Amino acid sequence: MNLIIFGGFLGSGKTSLILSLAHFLVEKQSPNKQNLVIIENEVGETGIDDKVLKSKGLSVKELFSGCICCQLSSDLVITLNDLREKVDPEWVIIETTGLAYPSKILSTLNKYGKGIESIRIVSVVDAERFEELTEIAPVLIKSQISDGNTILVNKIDLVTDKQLKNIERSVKEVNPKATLYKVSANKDINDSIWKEVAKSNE
Ligand SMILES: Nc1nc2c(ncn2[C@@H]2O[C@H](COP(=O)(O)OP(=O)(O)O)[C@@H](O)[C@H]2O)c(=O)[nH]1
Ligand SMILES: [Mg+2]
Repeated sequence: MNLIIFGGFLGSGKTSLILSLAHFLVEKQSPNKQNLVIIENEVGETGIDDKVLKSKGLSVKELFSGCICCQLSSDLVITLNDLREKVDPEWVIIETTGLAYPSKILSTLNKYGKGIESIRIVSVVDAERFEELTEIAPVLIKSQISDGNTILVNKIDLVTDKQLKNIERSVKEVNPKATLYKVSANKDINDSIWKEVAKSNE
């Protein structure tokens, strides 16, 4: 099992981007839908998200929990271990709650997860609300950024070039190591981005 964990604040575009990645993986990497499972860990909007994902023929597992991160991580470990025994999919995409610290989930999975070949973290940054969110929740937003192997600065259609440059600079200050892409989930995401995200499996 190769895990791809999506972090990023509520409404940043995780579900939209996961759909795009799922299609890339199913259609271009492994043309067997059984090979991919999406785990929804989002607070509140789960119902809506699931409908969207399921209508596209993708299998979705739901994790119903409050949003205490460690609680979610242990549920996640149980779900993943169960999944491995029953389905053993090649890919598992996990949408974390907008309030999650992906690094906490990562350390729990590293400790208790079984049969995991790779774990990648994709951090989604909401370009439209970047300034506002870094003021309201600076610790959370910075952690979500610094936890990412790949950072997708999303909703670039809603900001000016100048704003985008500032966001890019701030994001790179927090996490200079991650690969950064500027995207708009409303439009097609370039395959090369998803290739990079999935490359640990090649
Ligand atoms: N304009 C614009 N809207 C977007 C973009 N990405 C997502 N959205 C919208 O933002 C809202 C939240 O997106 P969603 O994928 O559900 O975010 P999530 O809460 O992180 O899963 C939805 O109404 C999306 O249609 C984008 O790149 N541009
Ligand atoms: Mg979502």
